[in-house]
Amino acid sequence: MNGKGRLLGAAAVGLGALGAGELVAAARGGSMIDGVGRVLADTAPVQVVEATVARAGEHDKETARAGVALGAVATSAALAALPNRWRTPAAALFGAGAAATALRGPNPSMAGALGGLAAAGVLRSGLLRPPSRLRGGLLWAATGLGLLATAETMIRRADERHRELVGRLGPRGAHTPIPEDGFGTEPGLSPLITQTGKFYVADVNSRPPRIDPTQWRLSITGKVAHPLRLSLRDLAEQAVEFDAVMVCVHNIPGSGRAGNARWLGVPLTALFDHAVPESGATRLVTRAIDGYTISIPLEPLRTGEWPGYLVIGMNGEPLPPEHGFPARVFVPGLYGQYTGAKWLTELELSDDTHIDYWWKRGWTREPLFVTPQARIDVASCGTPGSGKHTIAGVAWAPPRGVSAVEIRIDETDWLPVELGAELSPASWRRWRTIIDLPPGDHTIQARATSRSGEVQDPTTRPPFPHGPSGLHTITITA
Ligand SMILES: Nc1nc2c(c(=O)[nH]1)N[C@H]1C(S)=C(S)[C@@H](COP(=O)(O)O)O[C@H]1N2
Ligand SMILES: [Mo]
Repeated sequence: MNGKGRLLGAAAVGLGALGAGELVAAARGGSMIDGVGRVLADTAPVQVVEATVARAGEHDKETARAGVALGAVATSAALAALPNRWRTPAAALFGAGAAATALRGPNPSMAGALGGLAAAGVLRSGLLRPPSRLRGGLLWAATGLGLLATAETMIRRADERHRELVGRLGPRGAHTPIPEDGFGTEPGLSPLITQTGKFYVADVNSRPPRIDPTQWRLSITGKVAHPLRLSLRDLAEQAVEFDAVMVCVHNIPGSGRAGNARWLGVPLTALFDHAVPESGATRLVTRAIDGYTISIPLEPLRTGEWPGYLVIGMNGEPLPPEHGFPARVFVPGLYGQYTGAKWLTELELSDDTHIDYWWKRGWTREPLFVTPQARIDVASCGTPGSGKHTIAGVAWAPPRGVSAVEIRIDETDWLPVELGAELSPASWRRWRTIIDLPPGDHTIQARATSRSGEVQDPTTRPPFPHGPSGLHTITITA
């Protein structure tokens, strides 16, 4: 076989090793691929993370998984270029490295480690006698793909079983009707409440962790007079419903990393009343099972200036696994990555010494606030030929609320639009207007103003490191 054939043969071995490792990990309830993906997310330079989020958009998780698979195949091809006697030690080193990474990470995984060792074993035997014919190579590749598909099915089944358990045992909201805002249903316009299945998901994991609600307890520890250990049932007894928009710091104007939901949660002030923070406590550290931590200044939470909640339900249902089951902290008005962790294990009242996940990665230590933002959802021609166009969308400025939305045609004057009734100040608000447009191409821009008088900043700025700004701009042809 020629050089190219050998390279492809080694790549096929890589696929076989990946499949074997993933199957071993899946059989133990984990995923080797997701483990490696998480290590990449934790260690990649912030510029690489930002570029990936910007390019992959809401497919970041699939992109990470495909990247890991490609990496495995490329590694195998590279190892095959080594002299024969170096292949065994190289494969062993690779396996030991993979296992150590899986065990050392913030979310240590025995399943991932065993998967890494299995993959290394398969890689070694495959590379010592690499497939020398097309048929051999195809067999390796097909087996690898088959093992990967089997592993994926096992992981999805386990996720499904977990989802059922969550649905059965998790707390539910009151299912009171959502008030109308006067706009009815406008085709294409976001609903007042985002359906849970359409709510954006953003975190550093490929898949949500599975937490058993019967075993789970939330610890409230650190500088408190009365440390607490609370079950989901304890929390459900004190929970209230509230409507609020959650926005990812990566939501550049016009994108979909924002959603409005009816949340079920315990006001943090009630928890502080029970636990009683001591005088040295300055921050609330939220810690999660995935190793993610984010801390929030305590004073504004205690006074209620920042209205924070320990959230256990969403849109009338238990908090779904991808949105943080069993519990998360949410402070409307703070961007998602500063608002508190999903999949909580512990709330620690601490002094200023704690170093947060994102701070370590180059983001600001202090929380970034969601700035007023208007999104254009609809730009349609009402009656063809009339020149009349409906422009509509949503706007937010949590927690104080939106006082005005305006649009601008071809960068001329700002024109006010009609606002729908507000579900709550922390929620997004719908807006709509009908405009006349002469034939041709036109740009439409929208901006929001908050109740505290902050006008949406028109300067285009990327999310890192102080949060995004700019105007949602679209072009329509009349
Ligand atoms: N444990 C944990 N909590 C987390 C994150 C995470 O990676 N791990 N990501 C944060 C970010 S960046 C955002 S935008 C929100 C997203 O919440 P959602 O997926 O429910 O929309 O969760 C936050 N909480
Ligand atoms: Mo985010």
